[in-house]
Amino acid sequence: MTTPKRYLVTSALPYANGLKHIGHLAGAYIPADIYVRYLKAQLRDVVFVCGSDEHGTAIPIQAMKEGTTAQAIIDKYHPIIEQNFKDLGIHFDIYHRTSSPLHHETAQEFFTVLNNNGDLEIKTSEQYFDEATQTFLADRFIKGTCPNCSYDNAFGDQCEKCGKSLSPDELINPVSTLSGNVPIKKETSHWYLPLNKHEDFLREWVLKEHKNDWRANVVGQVKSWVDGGLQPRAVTRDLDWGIQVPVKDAAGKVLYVWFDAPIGYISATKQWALNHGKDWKPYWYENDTQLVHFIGKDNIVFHAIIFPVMLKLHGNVLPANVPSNEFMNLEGDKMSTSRGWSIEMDDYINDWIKKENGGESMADVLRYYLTAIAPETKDSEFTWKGFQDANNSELVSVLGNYVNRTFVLMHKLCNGKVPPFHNDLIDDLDKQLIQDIANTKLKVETLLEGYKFREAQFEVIDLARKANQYMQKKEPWILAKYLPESPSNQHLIDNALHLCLQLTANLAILINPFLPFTAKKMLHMMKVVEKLLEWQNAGRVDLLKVGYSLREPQLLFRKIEDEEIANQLEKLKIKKTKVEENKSVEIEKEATVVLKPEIVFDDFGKLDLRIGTITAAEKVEKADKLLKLEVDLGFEKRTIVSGIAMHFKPEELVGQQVTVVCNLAPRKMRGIESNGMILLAEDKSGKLHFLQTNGIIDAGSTVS
Ligand code: B3M
Ligand code: ZN
Repeated sequence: MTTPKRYLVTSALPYANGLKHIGHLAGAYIPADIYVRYLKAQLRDVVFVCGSDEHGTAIPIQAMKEGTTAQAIIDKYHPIIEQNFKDLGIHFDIYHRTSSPLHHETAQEFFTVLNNNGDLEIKTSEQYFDEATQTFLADRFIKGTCPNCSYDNAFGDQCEKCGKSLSPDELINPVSTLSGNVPIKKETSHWYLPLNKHEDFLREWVLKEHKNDWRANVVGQVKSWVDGGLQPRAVTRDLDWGIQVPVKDAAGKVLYVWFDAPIGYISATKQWALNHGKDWKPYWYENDTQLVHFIGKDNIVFHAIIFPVMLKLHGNVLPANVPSNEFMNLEGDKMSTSRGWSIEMDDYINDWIKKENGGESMADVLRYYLTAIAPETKDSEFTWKGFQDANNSELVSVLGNYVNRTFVLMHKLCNGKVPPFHNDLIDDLDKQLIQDIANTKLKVETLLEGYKFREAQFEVIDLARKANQYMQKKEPWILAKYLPESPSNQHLIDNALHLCLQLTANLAILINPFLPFTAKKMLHMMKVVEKLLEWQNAGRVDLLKVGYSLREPQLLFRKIEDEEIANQLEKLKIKKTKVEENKSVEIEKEATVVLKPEIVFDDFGKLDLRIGTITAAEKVEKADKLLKLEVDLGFEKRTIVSGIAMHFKPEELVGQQVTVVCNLAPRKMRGIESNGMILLAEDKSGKLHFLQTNGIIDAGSTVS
């Protein structure tokens, strides 16, 4: 295979709707980062892009939960997630945003090209509609029972329990996520990507061409979709959050999030090119580009079927590979932030990295363990005990211990300098070790180019294991004991430590893609510059110059105590309990609707309800909750004191129409006489809303 001229590597764009957990990290980010660090060490031309996915129903739903706007949600989570990745050593060349104008333009241009070429179809169909909120219910705006696993909270786009992708029509007993109401059906028109027309292409390209070089889980999923018969797929939605459909008379329609998000890889590349004075086009248009998408299992269909069809129609390169992992479970259960069973990147960073001096090495510990248990071919499981074992018995005892012993002995027996190698004394053990170094380089390289990160990392640690055995057999500390009687022992000591040091330099190069913070520490100890980490240096045993003095050793890793692990397990349990408690409070709130005692019609008839317009509003001094309102009822003006100061700013209220109870006996509050009461609706979160009259009813109109 010829080496590609350039690489464009992508990691799935996380939704900026909340913190991301370590299962996400293990799936699409760590393997991509390892791959890119390796390619960069090979001095290849590579751009690594990622960013926030800021559209789709996931964002406004989170906004509802947090009682804020969609814009506020993305502005809150985008920087946190970006920083989390940095703290864990995931080094993107750009971390972009799909809310950026450049992305909006890019996605619209893409749509326009397909639409103008006649590659999209317009179809009218009946879709679920929520009358209360006047919203079409696509994707996560609709919930119901999953037809596949009977989970009763499946979304209209996917069941979070079994992972099956769904359409709203497949849900059993659908309800609106927005209002909880049962939706009606209403006609609407949308643009569709006719995937059915591209089945032959997909069969040829994935099922034949990439049958053997793509992972079996990816090829398998594509096969089952194509065998099941592909359907035209809507690429637009009736929503007010997203990218406008760039067609006249398409007001209120936006691009489907899964249409715009992968185009985010292209707009991110454009922004990167702008930032660095480069040309982005070759990365997306030249066939000698190797495009690689790293994703999680539930994104396979989008990256191996839909986006490639879009790329083909638009005239871009197709992905060379779409490495996707299976799921990583946590302590015996599926990882899920919403169920409280997860370890957020942010939590890990706070608990392990920020708390201690030199805590970056704890980022490497997580990277190491997640790679060691990467679910490359089947689901795997994160356990805190496994994390502790991987650290204590592999990183501390094998890699850390080896490097430390080498440095300590070199300072003690060779004056802190790289000793010479006496060729006349070379023996089979030395030869074997030199061979092992060269072999490991080749193995790691082949494994990484084949996206086998778990095995590749294993090989590096295995080299450190062999190095420990070598040192154990050479026993330079024993040789040193007999130096007075046998001065030629110094040559044997020199040889052993010379090779051990050269091997340490090799370990730094080989471990760098996996554990970049550790590689940096090793460079510091060896007093060498980053250039040493270039991949071409691996396999050589002349990397450290004879006579060069090296620094004192620093421990690369520290032991993790049982108590720390117990604390984490406890924390996980507490988190789950808290989330469950919150949920049951919510359910209780929903379930215990206690109605007031029955009244007769005459009781109701006593109320005089009328529409009024708020003409002035101001705060009541020394009363946090009260606002003084002037309300125009048409026939007269009233002063009403209302306890809504925590919910609305006075200026938001002026001009609003409200329903007023007019015949309520006057009441004095903070010295102001209040003549009536205004009616507002309170939602589950306790937030108040106006009952919409759209300002079209005359003041003074009665309500009955
Ligand atoms: N944001 C879905 C997810 O986080 C989605 C990925 C987009 S990749 C273009 O699973
Ligand atoms: Zn399901």
